[in-house]
Order: sequence, then structure tokens, then C-alpha cells
Amino acid sequence: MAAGETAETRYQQCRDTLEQRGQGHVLRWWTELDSSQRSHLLDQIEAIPWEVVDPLIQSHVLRRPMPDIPTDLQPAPVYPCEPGAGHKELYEEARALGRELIAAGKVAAFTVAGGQGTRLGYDGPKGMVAVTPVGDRTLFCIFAETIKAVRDRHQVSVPWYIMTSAANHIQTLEYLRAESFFGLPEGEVSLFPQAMLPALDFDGRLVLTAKHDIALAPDGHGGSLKALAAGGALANMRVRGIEIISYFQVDNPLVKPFDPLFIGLHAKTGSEMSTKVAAKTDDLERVGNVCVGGGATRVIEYSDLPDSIAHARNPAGGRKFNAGNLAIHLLDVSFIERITDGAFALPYRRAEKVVPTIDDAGARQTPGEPNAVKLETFVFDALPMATKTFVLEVERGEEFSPVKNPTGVDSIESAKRDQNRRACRWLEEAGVNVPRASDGEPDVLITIAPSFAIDAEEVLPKTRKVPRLMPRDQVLLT
Ligand code: UD2
Repeated sequence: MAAGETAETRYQQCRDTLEQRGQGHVLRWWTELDSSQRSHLLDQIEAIPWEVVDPLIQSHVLRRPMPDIPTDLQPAPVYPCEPGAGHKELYEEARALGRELIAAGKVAAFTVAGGQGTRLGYDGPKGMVAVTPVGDRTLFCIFAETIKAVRDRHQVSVPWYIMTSAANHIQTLEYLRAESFFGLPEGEVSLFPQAMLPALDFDGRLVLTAKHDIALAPDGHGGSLKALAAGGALANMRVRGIEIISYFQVDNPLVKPFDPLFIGLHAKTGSEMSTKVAAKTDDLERVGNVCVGGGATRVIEYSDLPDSIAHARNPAGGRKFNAGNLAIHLLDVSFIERITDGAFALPYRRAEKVVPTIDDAGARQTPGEPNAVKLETFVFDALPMATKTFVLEVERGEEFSPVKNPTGVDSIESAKRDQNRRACRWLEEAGVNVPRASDGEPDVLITIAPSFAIDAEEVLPKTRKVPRLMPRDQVLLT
């Protein structure tokens, strides 16, 4: 068949597929498109998984599904960060086991970095944003150097998997290559893009962002589980002897992906999927709520939490639902293999977003209000599928300060402040004198690079390397 005929056949098939679904508008500008634009558009149409999208238009676009909140919802039981009297031995054993598992190379790092970072307004992969108080180190740099530190300390390979999306895959890869993977062997860093789904307007119609381009969006970080299985990463982990995946989001510079206590308790309790929580800062904080209900551990996202539950109090007057999801999880490789084998589906969520589109004249417009629905799955919806789960409460200031907004709460500014506070605390715990202002805040800026220390304990043997700190000093410890 000649090339022209092939293109014509593809066009006709795509047109039929679209017209059967009332989506014929997608080809409205066909006669104006050049050949590369035509082929791009046909590629996009052919890649749409209609078996997923058709039912979702009915259930999630034309209708607003009600959040699934079990009637017997209760706060999840959590292990405290400091053990109670009866648990000291358990925690010590767990720490030792966690160290063994890390040293034996059984734990891999997994960063989800496929999001579009819309709120931050940064035009590029969020992992490339510089976030340290001193030294302008990026999120990807912090994670890579943490992995390298673990690798060097234990002389073991520690693979790092990064989920990107079509929107940022190439830029992420080029950035890491240009930085020589921050000293990690290239063969131990695997990037793979997640799947995309079309955005739909409120009438269930595909949205065009240009005459030849359909608006597509990443299918949520829940897509990571399928992407790990389908892209071969799980098989690769098996070959490398990985048993546990340490999952974290690209936005959190304080994350400790190799926490021996968390890993050890996960293994000791026989948990298939574990999660870290911290006390919420207020009833309506924009974090998920880790709960139990309907016989399983589950996360109720902040946007789904009914006010009555958000404001509920326990008999002592404290916040009843207080376990904020930090999006730091451990998942057994065997658990992901089990749940992705066969008909696996996480529930889809509807997110209303502003999606740039074109008007009747073909000119690009960015509406002031949400105009479309994006369809996403969330990784924490795998929790109810685990036969055993475990939840560890941690100190927020030690492990969580996400970069989500340009300023204010959860911004680069607040993340720098929190990294500085933690670095100063670690130094003081090791006996270093840190100048403080009259309000108690550190009067210095310190970045502790992972090559220097990845936790407070590692600072102690290195205090001789710390210069005498004077007010307003800026120090990068490497
Ligand atoms: C997430 C959690 C929330 C809370 C908070 C803590 C969800 C749905 N909510 O809220 O419960 O724990 O984080 O910081 O997770 N991503 C992808 N692919 C996608 C979408 C997102 O890789 O298709 C990544 C994204 O790059 C980022 C992370 O997932 O690393 C979180 O995405 P978000 O910023 O949309 O989640 P957020 O802040 O609403």
C-alpha cells in the first residue's frame, strides 16, 4: 500500500472512531494541517484507550461521582515515631533489620515526577527547581546525592526509578544526563513515562489545545503501578534482587527514602504497603487523611473529606482525624506484581482544571475558570488492596516540606526554611553552637548535603569539619 493510502486509511479509521462517539470536532481543521501535524493528530487519536475513556465520560465527566467514604471511618492506628515503653526492643530490632535490608541492596528508590506542577508555575520538570538554603541544589540533586550516599556507605547498588510523563520525560532525561546523574552510575537510574489520558470538557468532548493537538494529561501517580509493571521496571527489580520500593514525590526535599526504622518495621510487621504520616497543621490542611474504614486502611483525599469529619474531635479535644498523608510509602515488589497481574484498576478521580484550548477561529485561549476534567488514579488507593499495612507517624519538620506553590505555604521559601531548621537542629544535637536570632530562628543558613549526612546520627562523627558558625554565615556542608 502506498504511503498516501496508508495515511488516508488511518484518517478514515480515526474519523469513524471519533464520529461514533460524537467527537468529530477533533478533525475540524484537518484541511489546514500540514503532513507532520496530521500525523501527530492521528497518532494521538489512535493512542486513546477508548475502553477506559468511554465509560469514564459517563461516570466521571458527565456526572460528578460522590466520594466513597465508608460509614465506619476511623483514624488509622499508627506507630509513634518514638516507641512506647513496651516497644523499645521492637524499634531497635526493626532499625537493625532496616539497615540490613538497605545494605543488602534490597531497597530501591522510586520518585514520581510525572505531574505538571501547575500550582508552582515553573515551566519545566519540578525536580529541576533549586531548593536548598545554600548552594542552589535542585530536588533531583538532593535525591540523587542521598542515593549516592547510601550506595557509598554500604558499597551496594541502589537503583533509582523515576516516573516522568510525556510532558517532561525528555527534559528530565537531558537534565540528568547533563549533570552526569550526579555521580550515580547511569545504569542504575531508570526513567519511564507514565500513560496519558485526554482531558474532556464538561460535555465529554475532547479538548483541542491547537488545531492539530488534543489536550492530554498524565493519568495520576496511581498510573505508576501499571507503568512499573508494563515498562519492565518490576522485572528489572527482580533481576537486581529488589524486594521493597521506597516511593516518594518529587516535591519533598526533606524526604528520607532510606529510613531504617520505617523499612525495618514494614518488613517486621509483614506489611505489603506502608505509609508515613504526620500530625496535620489544621483541620483542612491539603493532605490526604490516613484512615481505616470498610475493613481496610485507606486515604481520604483532602478534597473529599466531609467538613464534619475534618472538624471532628476526640474525647480529649484533639483533632480526631489527624494523620496527614506525606505521600511517602513502601511497597513490596511482590505486592505490585500481585495486584497488577490481570484485571487491575485503581478507582479514577475527577479533577476540574484549566486547560488551554482554541476558539472557533482556531486562536488559543486560556480560560479563567476550570473548563475541563482530567482523569487520574492515586497510588494510595492501592492501600486497601494490601493484605497487611502499617502506618508510621513521623516529625513533620524532619521529613516533610513539599514545594507546591510559588510563595507562602508549601513553597520554595518554606522548604528552604525547613531544611535550614533541620540542618541547624542536627548540628546542635551533635554539640555544634548555632547562632540564633531573638525569635529563636537560626541566624545562619546551612545546607547539609547528603554526602555529609543523611540523618542526625551521621553529623556527630563529622563535627570537626563544621566551621565555627557566626551570625549570618552561609555554609554548605559536603
Ligand atoms: C498529594 C497527595 C496528598 C498529600 C500531598 C502531600 C495525592 C492525590 N494527594 O497532594 O494526599 O499527601 O501530596 O504532599 O497524591 N504526579 C505524577 N503523575 C501524575 C500526577 C502527579 O507523577 O499524573 C506526581 C507529581 O509529580 C508529584 C506528586 O505526584 O510528585 C503529587 O502530585 P500533586 O502535587 O498533584 O498532589 P497534591 O499536592 O495535590
